[in-house]
Amino acid sequence: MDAVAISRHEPAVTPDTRRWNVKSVLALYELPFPELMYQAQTVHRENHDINAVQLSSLLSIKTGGCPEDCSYCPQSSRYDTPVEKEELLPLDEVLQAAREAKASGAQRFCMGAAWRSPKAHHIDAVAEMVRQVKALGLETCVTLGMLKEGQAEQLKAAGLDYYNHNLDTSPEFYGEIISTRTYQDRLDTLERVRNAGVNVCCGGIVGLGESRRERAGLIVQLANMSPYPESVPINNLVKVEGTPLQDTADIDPLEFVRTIAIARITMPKTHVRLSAGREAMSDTLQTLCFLAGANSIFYGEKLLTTGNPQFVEDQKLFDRLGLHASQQQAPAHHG
Ligand code: SAM
Ligand code: DTB
Ligand code: SF4
Repeated sequence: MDAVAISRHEPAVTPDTRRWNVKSVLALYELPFPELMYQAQTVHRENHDINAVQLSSLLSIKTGGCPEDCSYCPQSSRYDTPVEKEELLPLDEVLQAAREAKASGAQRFCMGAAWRSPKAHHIDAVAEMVRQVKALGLETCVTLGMLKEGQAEQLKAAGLDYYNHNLDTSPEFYGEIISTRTYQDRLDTLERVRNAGVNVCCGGIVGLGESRRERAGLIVQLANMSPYPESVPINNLVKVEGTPLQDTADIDPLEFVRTIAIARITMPKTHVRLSAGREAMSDTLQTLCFLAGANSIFYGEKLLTTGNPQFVEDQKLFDRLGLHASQQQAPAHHG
């Protein structure tokens, strides 16, 4: 079984053997930890500079008041959380934040909006932000909710490099978490992004109360996309007061590391991003995630509305580990 698992990073001849299924991903979860880490590190080394980490900074350009009911999210208007509703930020504030992110060493600037789906005038405004952030010499990413026909093309024309839209969890568990948009809605948006020639950033959240089988189900969905996403954020739930998931039990940290390792094995060339939840992690746990094949982080003192490690803390950790920021490359699709 081990040999089968490790051979999956090379495209196989027939589509059937190339696809992952819950059984084959669960088999990875069930490997002894040292064996799993060895496989993940082998794949990582074959496909990446193992000492390099890609740095993305986040800015919430439109905070709160979202009509969706994602039960982890402090920005949903359905829950009484510390987040207040705000309007779309003006362009100059966005550019100021982008300049600061670049000065701190970020390579990519990701702008997030708490919309179900953007309206035409929203896309016009965000396209201008993308154009000007790109002109600063940063890679650009946005996450704006569900896209309609033509919107991804408009963003692409403005210079958008990545669109983030997560599947969040497995199709089976999804209905426990969100009722206001379907799994298929998400797949449709991802297809629009892919067809417009924009790189796909798509991952999920663990620690929602899902089972291991459901975590495997998420990985199967991501890894079987053809091609799989260029960036895969793995978020650990940030429990925000007032959300339905505020009292969810923590996931075993080693199960989180296993999930990173399995994302690495099943999607060899992707950037696996150690995403939300780092503030609550020890340096040692983050180190295990890097050893398991994570090679990207959200870099900056805030995620969208919640905290993230201070720049100086990340710089200290990178120095202790001998890690460096990866070279910025012109984004290219892998096969
Ligand atoms: N509103 C847009 C959407 O949902 O498509 C874009 C922004 S939304 C906040 C982006 C992603 O952040 C979600 O899909 C989810 O994976 C992640 N996220 C949101 N709240 C989180 C939390 N409390 N903990 C961990 N991840 C979270
Ligand atoms: C992703 O997968 N995680 C980021 C980004 N994509 C947009 C968002 C994390 C949000 C955590 C909760 C908050 O700060 O509001
Ligand atoms: Fe809205 Fe996105 Fe939060 Fe869901 S995750 S409630 S769509 S901002």
